[in-house]
Amino acid sequence: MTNWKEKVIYQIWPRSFNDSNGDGIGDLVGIIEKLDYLKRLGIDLIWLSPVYLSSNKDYGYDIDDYYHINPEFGTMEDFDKLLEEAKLRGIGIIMDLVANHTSDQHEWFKKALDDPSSPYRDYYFFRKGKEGSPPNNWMSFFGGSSWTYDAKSKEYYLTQFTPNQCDLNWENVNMRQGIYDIMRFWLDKGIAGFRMDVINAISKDEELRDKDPDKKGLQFPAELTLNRPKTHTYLQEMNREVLSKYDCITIGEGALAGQEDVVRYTHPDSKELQMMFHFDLHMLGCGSLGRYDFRKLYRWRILDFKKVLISWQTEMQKQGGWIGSYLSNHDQRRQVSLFGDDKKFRRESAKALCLLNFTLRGTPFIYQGEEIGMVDCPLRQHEWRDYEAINAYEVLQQMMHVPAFIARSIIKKANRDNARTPMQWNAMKNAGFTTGKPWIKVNPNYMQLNAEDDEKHPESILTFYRDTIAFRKKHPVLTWGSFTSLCDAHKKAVVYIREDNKEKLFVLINMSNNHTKINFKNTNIKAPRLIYSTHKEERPFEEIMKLAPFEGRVYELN
Ligand code: TEU
Ligand code: CA
Repeated sequence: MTNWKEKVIYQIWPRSFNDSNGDGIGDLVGIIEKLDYLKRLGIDLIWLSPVYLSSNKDYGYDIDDYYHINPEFGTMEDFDKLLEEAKLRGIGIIMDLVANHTSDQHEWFKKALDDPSSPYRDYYFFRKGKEGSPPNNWMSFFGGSSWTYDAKSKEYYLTQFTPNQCDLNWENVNMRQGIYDIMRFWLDKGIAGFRMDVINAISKDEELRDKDPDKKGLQFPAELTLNRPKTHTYLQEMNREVLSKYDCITIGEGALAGQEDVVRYTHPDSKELQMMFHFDLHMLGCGSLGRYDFRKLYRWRILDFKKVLISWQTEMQKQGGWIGSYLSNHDQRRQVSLFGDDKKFRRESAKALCLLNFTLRGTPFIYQGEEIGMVDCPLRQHEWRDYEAINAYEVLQQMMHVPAFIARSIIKKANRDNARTPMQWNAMKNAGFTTGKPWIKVNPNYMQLNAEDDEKHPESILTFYRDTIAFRKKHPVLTWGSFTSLCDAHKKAVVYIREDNKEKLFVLINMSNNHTKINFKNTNIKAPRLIYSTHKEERPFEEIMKLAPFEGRVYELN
């Protein structure tokens, strides 16, 4: 069996990766064209965000048919070719399994909607309303009610994301078998495994009770829809019936999953999943309702970031859980803009964040464009494409009475589109992404910020990613070793030791845009040897260590 934990994974959001036929939309042939680029980077696996037939209200996450490729992306032949070409380069393909919901155009849902007595009706949650209102007070992830009304049957159905993403009822055994069939179909083709979309949301409160019934208005029902006990039962069944029969990787997306939850999902004894993403680093600075919750938006400090990071590292290690370690993806702002400095210290902070992600305990993920230090692309209202952003603009004004210009500025900052603008390949028109009209704006900074330039420069962010991937692979301690945090109270730098019985590595990263000092007098850290760093100058160890803005170093301790 493959040891998937030691792999390096690159996420492709296909629509914005590379367009091969000039229609302005990235596609599978476009990905094939870039496989050599990915091979040079040194990654092992590609996680492909959904490429199935989709209604595209949530760009691929609202699936009409799991057995067909979205024609915008190509054909099943293109997919098979991608799989084969990737394999030739030693790269595996991870598919995105969206099993919490289907789109309302999926044949299951169409049958369910057409005929209330159809067996498919129970594949979803159809309920009568309460006094002219939805069945309960649940608020959707994207704002507004979680229920969508069907005028024909006068019933509502549960839609926890967009109104066309219909939540599946995992209580229904035939539905579950239907999902397992889909999984077998792709695994039999030879894919490497699955990233599972909001997999911790598949079981809901049996009675679909109101959240905080005494409160007025919609409530986000976290405890009633996330990490429910039965989620584990279903995942164990999925593992027994499907996953255990294949040598495959499994990564769950744990939307708002806590540490105890992630341990249960990923502990080898649970026989559920191998690893899980958590959201806690990205929730920093957000209100309880998420990125657009303006009521509690606050500025976080590096100490807050460290606290979350260190606590996840230590707890997962102590309790035997395993995370997918990431700083950005298609749902989050660009990591340099969010956690680093996208102006003066763009290069330095991109490298510092890379070093951080690749020296932690967990399996490292890279999101397309991260490896060249892409930054948020602020968009004007008519350039927004994401449903969540467009909807939040209305919700902020109507439900929360925020003036339009403030709503716009909140959206502009947090919009998922920030990280969905096309990959910047070169300095040619549209950053070399397409010869046609791109489906979403290309960040105008592509003349100075693109992969071709970075490939030429030994000091570039891209070169640093390559070197860092190679560095991680050369030092298995970075994957398997223990994690011990030092200097917890230091306000700027993250400091930790990774250790196994062969090696002891000492990592220091300045997360700030200021110079900083760390005092190692009176500690037993003496004269370690520098083996890797973000800055190329000689950096001998000093008892009072000085770090430049976003400087990171790795020493070997005796
Ligand atoms: O994301 C789950 C999820 O919780 C996000 O919706 C997150 O809360 C949101 O981005 C915060 O702004 C997954 C996918 O990664 C996302 O792209 C989908 O929109 C969502 O599920 C629904 O399938
Ligand atoms: Ca195309």
